[in-house]
Amino acid sequence: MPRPLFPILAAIAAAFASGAAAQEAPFDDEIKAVCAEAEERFAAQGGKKEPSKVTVLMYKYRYCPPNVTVKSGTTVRWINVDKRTSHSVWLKEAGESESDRMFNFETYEFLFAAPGKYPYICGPHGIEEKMVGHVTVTP
Ligand SMILES: [Cu+2]
Repeated sequence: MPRPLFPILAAIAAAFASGAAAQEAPFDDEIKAVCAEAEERFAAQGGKKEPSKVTVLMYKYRYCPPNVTVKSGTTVRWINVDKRTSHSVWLKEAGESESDRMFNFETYEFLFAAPGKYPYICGPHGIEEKMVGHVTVTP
């Protein structure tokens, strides 16, 4: 394994290696403020959530909300509400490939068929910006 460039990256790599990534994503006051703004932007742009799906917004390097719990058979729909920054959804630990990079109001959907814990990251911002999320799927 190549020597990490920065201690923080080493710490993150160690956390992933130890399975800490299977835990829920942080949801502190900073992220809550970002998420409140994301909801406002979504509504202001005429965004509508599909009742049959669970919506996660992407905004300012965060997933909103970062943690969702759904029943198996549920589709989660991610929507980017950032104007200029593209994001992706990468269920890396589940062995999925990264989604396309999404721009403003573009979406990605994933059907969670099997119970389990599904940590995911944003391809371009997962490590340095800690843009991470978590889906818990119940039976
Ligand atoms: Cu991102």
